[in-house]
Amino acid sequence: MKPEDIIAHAPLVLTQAQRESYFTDGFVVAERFFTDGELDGLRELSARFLEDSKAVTESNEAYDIGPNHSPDHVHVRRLKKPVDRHPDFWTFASDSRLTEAAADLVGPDVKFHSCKLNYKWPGPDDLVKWHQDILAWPHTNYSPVTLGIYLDDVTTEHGPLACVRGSHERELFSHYDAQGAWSGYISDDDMPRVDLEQAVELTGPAGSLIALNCRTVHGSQPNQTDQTRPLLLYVFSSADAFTWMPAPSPTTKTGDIVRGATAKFVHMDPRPCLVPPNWEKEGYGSIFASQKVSEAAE
Ligand SMILES: O=C(O)CCC(=O)C(=O)O
Repeated sequence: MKPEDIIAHAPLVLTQAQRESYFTDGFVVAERFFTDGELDGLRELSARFLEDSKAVTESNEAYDIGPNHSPDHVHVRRLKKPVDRHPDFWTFASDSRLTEAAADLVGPDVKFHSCKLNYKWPGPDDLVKWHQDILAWPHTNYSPVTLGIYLDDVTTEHGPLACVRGSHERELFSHYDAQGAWSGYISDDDMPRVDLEQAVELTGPAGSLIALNCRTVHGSQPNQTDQTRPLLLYVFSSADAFTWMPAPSPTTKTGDIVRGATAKFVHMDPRPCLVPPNWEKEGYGSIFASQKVSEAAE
């Protein structure tokens, strides 16, 4: 569906101004979208999974582990596929105001793609370089939206997600390095073509919902506070968007319709997209792992 067709449907939970701002800028923040009551269960689950990670010594199917991880010092960069770790993460994706927010941005027929719970720990390590998500998981159109939920307050010092205004309407950049290996970020040579003056930090109090389009250039700075910054991220698309390469981190729910109906026709956007590695054959760790490996090779 095209933005004008999506906007023509009455909004469910976002304001019309928020939807217009998403389509114009490529991102939007809805502050305090969720109440503490809606998030407390997810916070408890997050704490439980972090506690369980103490028994883990290296990255595996569930956890992406950072270099400083030990039983005394948790450094989990990502809980992978939360919807496959606990049913409450799936209920949240498929039967909550989150699903309605997705419909406000992709249209009434909503398909689930993937989910992750990112942590940014205090210190200089957890920087995420500028990138565009769609390069890792291309679809037949550019409807995919990532909806992020800040489980705690996020200020500039916490390393919020930052997005480049209007970049979703501009070029898609290669995420391969000079040797032809997947880097997961836009190269230094290409960065001058990104208008960083348009970069906006998406800060917000706990419960804020952030939405970014799959083409939007984004990244995040290190966390300069002494608190961890958890960010729960869900990706949805319109039902008429289909993936044309294996997903990097497929879940048991990937491709499920969470609202509305399945598509009878595919929507093909003619704008080209570079082909990513075949993750099914090559395997995928996480954006943190890809970006670090490529940095080491520079
Ligand atoms: O967690 C963050 O700050 C950024 C994460 C991100 O951009 C991603 O996972 O694609």
